[in-house]
Parts: sequence; structure tokens; C-alpha cells
Amino acid sequence: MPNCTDLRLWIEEAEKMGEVRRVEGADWVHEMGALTELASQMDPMPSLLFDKIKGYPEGYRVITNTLASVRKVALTFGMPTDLSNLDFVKKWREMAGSFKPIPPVVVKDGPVLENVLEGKDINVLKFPTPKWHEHDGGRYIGTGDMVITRDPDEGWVNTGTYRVMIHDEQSVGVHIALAHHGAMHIRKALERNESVKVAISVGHHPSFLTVASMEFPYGYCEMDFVGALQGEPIEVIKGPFSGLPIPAQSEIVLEGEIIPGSKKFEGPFGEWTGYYASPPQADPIIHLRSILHRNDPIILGAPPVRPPAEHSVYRAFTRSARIWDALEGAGVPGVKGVWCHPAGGSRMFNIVSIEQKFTGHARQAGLIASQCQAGLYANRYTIVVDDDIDPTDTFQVIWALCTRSNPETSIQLITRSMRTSDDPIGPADGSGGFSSRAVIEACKPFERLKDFPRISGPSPELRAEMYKKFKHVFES
Ligand SMILES: Cc1cc2nc3c(=O)[nH]c(=O)nc-3n(C[C@H](O)[C@H](O)[C@H](O)COP(=O)(O)O)c2cc1C
Ligand SMILES: [Mn+2]
Repeated sequence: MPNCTDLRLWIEEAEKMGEVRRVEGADWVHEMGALTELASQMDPMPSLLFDKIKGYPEGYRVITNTLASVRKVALTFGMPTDLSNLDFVKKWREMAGSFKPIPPVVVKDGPVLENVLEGKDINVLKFPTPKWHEHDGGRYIGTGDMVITRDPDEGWVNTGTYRVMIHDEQSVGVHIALAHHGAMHIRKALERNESVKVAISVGHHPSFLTVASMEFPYGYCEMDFVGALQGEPIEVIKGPFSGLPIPAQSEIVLEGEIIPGSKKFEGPFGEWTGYYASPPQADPIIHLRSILHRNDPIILGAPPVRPPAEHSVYRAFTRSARIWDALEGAGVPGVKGVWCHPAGGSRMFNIVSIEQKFTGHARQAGLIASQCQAGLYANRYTIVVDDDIDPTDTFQVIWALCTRSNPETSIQLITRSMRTSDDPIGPADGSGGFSSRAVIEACKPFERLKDFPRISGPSPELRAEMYKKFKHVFES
């Protein structure tokens, strides 16, 4: 079983695989962000481990791009490293589908308690937090983070990845979309004029980032999924201020409270779409009441840079699997593959391949994929293709779009759909409203399945024979 809790063990393994590059002497002002973005444009994307950061002690580190390649995602969860993208989605579905959540166990001590800062000693600027993009409104310490909150009525604990900006030594701001669970917890308490306790882990094993940024149902504790992944409960300590469960091996944890009525402008921030999409907004201030950190702590950085990006690599797998689950859960038969294309941040451009079984089947699959929980947020296009098309192969998908869709009849517009404030095409003031989206049937029309033109090119038998008989032609 993999260890899914200690970032340091993960780094050791990833270094052995040649997946990590060390960077010394970079400036937290723009350089670390720029290097991370440039590394994201390499194939495969390396992880960058920053040390000796300008103005900070040696050992105070930041790691980025931890989930930026199939091999690193496989390492994180103890999965095979040699699978195709579609097989990886299938494998993840199989694994995740068989899991029974394992709740954490509470322990008295752990590395995260090596340093406990309280009162006047609280200073979040002690860590080498990058200013990631040149036009960001501040330094974002929370990017690959998990924001831990408790439902004030029901008692369950949520962990979500939400961006966290430093205001000053003792306060930070958090920006959470209204529909996200952390926002619901906070809203419930503030509406009753009660303050809310929050714990934010900003450095941890990448498995926590994966689960904290996955759309689990309301009421599900994401940490239980990490327990399931490693086959045994994760260890948590009880936060000295918040009382919230905090992974004992976290690198850095900020504990604080949100007081009713206390807000401050947060943003702008270069976002996952590749734009500084929303203007600064008044968001809750988290007043820090304690900081816990390991000796020589490591921030887990996951800046949402323009795709190609880490966030769109690993989330292509997890989100494709979740949409596939939703389609089958809704009773859609014959689904052969789902792929959330990384260019759309693994949200905006999603492809479903089906074996068509009845009239309207393609439209059913497309509409459900574009509206189910995992596919709803920020989707723009959902393309439905036949099962002879590999949805992870962009060239094949575009070929199907060109040859099997008829714009007049194949495009279904959905108006008044959910809109997100980070949608670059929305109102300039980042205000609410609706979005439109399209489902495109790029499959053979159902009524023409029998007489649709035959595909040209060598048959599978002839193809196999040619590769065998004239092997030297294909050798590089
Ligand atoms: C790197 C990264 C940054 C994210 N930043 C935010 C954010 O600032 N605000 C937000 O609401 N969601 C953000 N998300 C998306 C949420 O983490 C995701 O939708 C998750 O499912 C939310 O958890 P919840 O369902 O428990 O609310 C981010 C995701 C990633 C991968
Ligand atoms: Mn949740």
C-alpha cells in the first residue's frame, strides 16, 4: 500500500524516478511562478523543488508540479505507471469505486507540532510564499492547500482546495465559490453571527491536494478517502486552536477564525483558465490564532497556471472518472470512455464516447455529462463521439467532429446554466448570472448507422499483416 501522508517520502521516491528538478536561488517575486509555468510547458512536466529561496533560510522549501504527469499521479496513489490515458481513467474508476472510506485516527503528537507559534510569534511571512504571477494582488500561500472546516450543524468535516492570499503577518484571505462546501460551512455560521474556526494545511502529500480538489458529495469527508487510498487511517492531531483534525505529517498549518463582518479585498489572481479572470472582491479575513510547522517546512505549490498545467493533468483523470460514474449512475448505457481535455482546464471541453443504442442516446449522454455534479462547473463544450474514437486522442476527436457532425442539427445549446466568476467571458465586474454551453454530437446520426459511409484505410487484419511483413518501414 502506498504512503499517502508524508510529502518527504513522496519527494524521495519521485527523485529516484527522475521526476524532480532542484532549483536554488530563485526569487519568490515572480521567478518561482514563471519557472513553474515554463516547466509546465515541458513534456512530461517536471516537479520543481525550490530551496535557498531569496531572503529565506536554507531548508524552507516550496515544491510545485507534484501531480503533473501520469507517472507522478501513479506514484502518488500506488498505481501502474505504464497505462494509456484512457486505461488510467478506467483504473482510477475501478480503484476509487471499490473504496470504503476510512476515517482518520486522532494521535497526540506528530511532526506538524515541531513548531507551534501563538500570540505575538504568529508571522505567516516567515515562509517563502511566492508571488506567482506578475499581476497577482498578493502572495498566495494557499494553492495546493486544504482548507479544513466543520459543518456547524451536522458536525462533518470538509476539506477543499481554495486559494489563500496573505494580507499581513497575522491574517490571510480565502476565496471560495459559493457552491463549494467550505463556503457553505462558513456562510451558515456567519448568518447566525457566529465566528468560524478554520485550519489550512499549505504543505502535505499530494494525495491531499487530489482529494481536496475533487467534487465529492456534500457531507463526505475527503480525508476518509486518503485513508482508503493507503488502506489504513491517516493520523490527525487535534488543532490546538481550532480543534479540527489536522494531518499529523502536514508541513505547515495555519489556524484561524473568521469573524462576522470582517472582509478585505482579495485578488486578482492568475487563474486556471489562463486569465486574471475576476477582479478583486471582498472576501472573508482569516485572523490567524496559531501556526504549526515542521522543521524545514515545505509549501506544496499548485499555482493555477494557463494550461498545459499540473491542475489539468491530474484532474483530467479524476474528473473523467467522476463524469463516467455519473453517466452510468444516471443509467446511460454503452459509455466507452470520458476525457476532460486538459486545454480546457479539464472542465471546459469534455468528450464522451458511446456505443449508440437508441435514438437520442448521444444527446442524453452529452446533456448529462454537461450537467452532472462533476461536469457542471465551468463546462463550455461537451462532445459525444462513437466508440471507435478514442476520446483522449484530440486528432481523432476533431476528425469525428469534422466528418460526423452537422452543425445545423448536431449542436444543442443550453442556456441559463451555472456560471462561475472565473469565466473569462462573463461580465467584467465578475458578477453572477448564467452561462451557456453546447453539447455537440460528433457521432454518426443514429438513423444512418447502417448506411453511413464506410471508413477507408486498411482493415485491422491488413494493418497487422503490414506491420509484421514490412517491419523495417516502421522502425525508427
Ligand atoms: C489548484 C486548485 C486551486 C483551486 N482554487 C479554488 C479556489 O480558489 N476557490 C474555489 O472555490 N475552488 C477552487 N478550486 C476548486 C475546488 O478545490 C474544487 O471544486 C473542490 O471540489 C472543492 O471542494 P468542496 O467540493 O469540498 O467544496 C481549486 C482547485 C485546484 C486544483
Ligand atoms: Mn467537499
